Amino acid sequence: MSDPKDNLPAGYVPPKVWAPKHAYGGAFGAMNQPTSGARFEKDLPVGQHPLQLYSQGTPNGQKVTIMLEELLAAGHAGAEYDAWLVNIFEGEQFGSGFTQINPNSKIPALMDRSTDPAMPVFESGSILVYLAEKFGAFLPTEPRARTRTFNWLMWQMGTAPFVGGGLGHFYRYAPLRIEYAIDRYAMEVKRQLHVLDTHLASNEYLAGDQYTIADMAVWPWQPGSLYGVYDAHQFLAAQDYRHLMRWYEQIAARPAVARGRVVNRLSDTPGQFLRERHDASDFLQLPAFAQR
Ligand SMILES: N[C@@H](CCC(=O)N[C@@H](CS)C(=O)NCC(=O)O)C(=O)O
Repeated sequence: MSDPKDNLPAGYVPPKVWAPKHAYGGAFGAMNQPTSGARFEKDLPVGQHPLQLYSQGTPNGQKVTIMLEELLAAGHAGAEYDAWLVNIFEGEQFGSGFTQINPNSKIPALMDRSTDPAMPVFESGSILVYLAEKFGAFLPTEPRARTRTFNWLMWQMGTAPFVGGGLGHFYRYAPLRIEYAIDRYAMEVKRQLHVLDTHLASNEYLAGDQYTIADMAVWPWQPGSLYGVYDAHQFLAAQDYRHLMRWYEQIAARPAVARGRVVNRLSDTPGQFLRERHDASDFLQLPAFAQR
């Protein structure tokens, strides 16, 4: 059988053994290396609250700050937290203090200092489950609802790299426009949007009739990241997925979500986002919250 690649114009011919190149540039070009571990010594700051979050308000970061704000809104005072900015565009995720919590050098990372010894938690899905179990909230105990929550939480964790590392990278960040890559990931992300739209046509929330950590995990990504960081909502006609948009708007209207989504974010527009959050009153610095 002939190889379909034989009919394509000649492109990149991989060498026998791959070696890194440093010439690509782009938002992450100089930062990506094929090794893990700390690149420089830097301790992390520690605030006064039991939970110390080291993060940036990307979709993965927003999941955790939304959960923490929901816990506080539900009256779990032990969920008070300091949210420190780890600027991934400046390479701060490669400092020694951060890699001690997360050897994978990705935000978000959480240190629970209310336990002895303190408990490092990384991977946004793991952080959501850890907090849900610690406070007994937003993760149903009834086995079927609990399994439905995990189904959608794991779906999110498995599909996000196609949205972020795939479409987001090639549509927004890559230093060169590659039609094949953009088309491949646009197709996949639209398929994911359709999965959600179909499910939400007959379910109020992802796990059924309860708002859970699965909703908090998916919301910043689908279609949040398309409206936010990747600016790809029009390209993907995200507005057309009307059941998904109904769910998206419903969750966006929650006050805790409005707070959680602005934490640890950088912006050129003053008053739009909070770079760090150390106290509930910090939100009052932002006009949108001061007027409420
Ligand atoms: N599976 C991880 C993914 C985390 C992740 O990819 N974080 C990105 C920001 S959204 C990051 O820290 N990127 C920095 C880098 O790649 O160096 C999770 O859900 O926590």
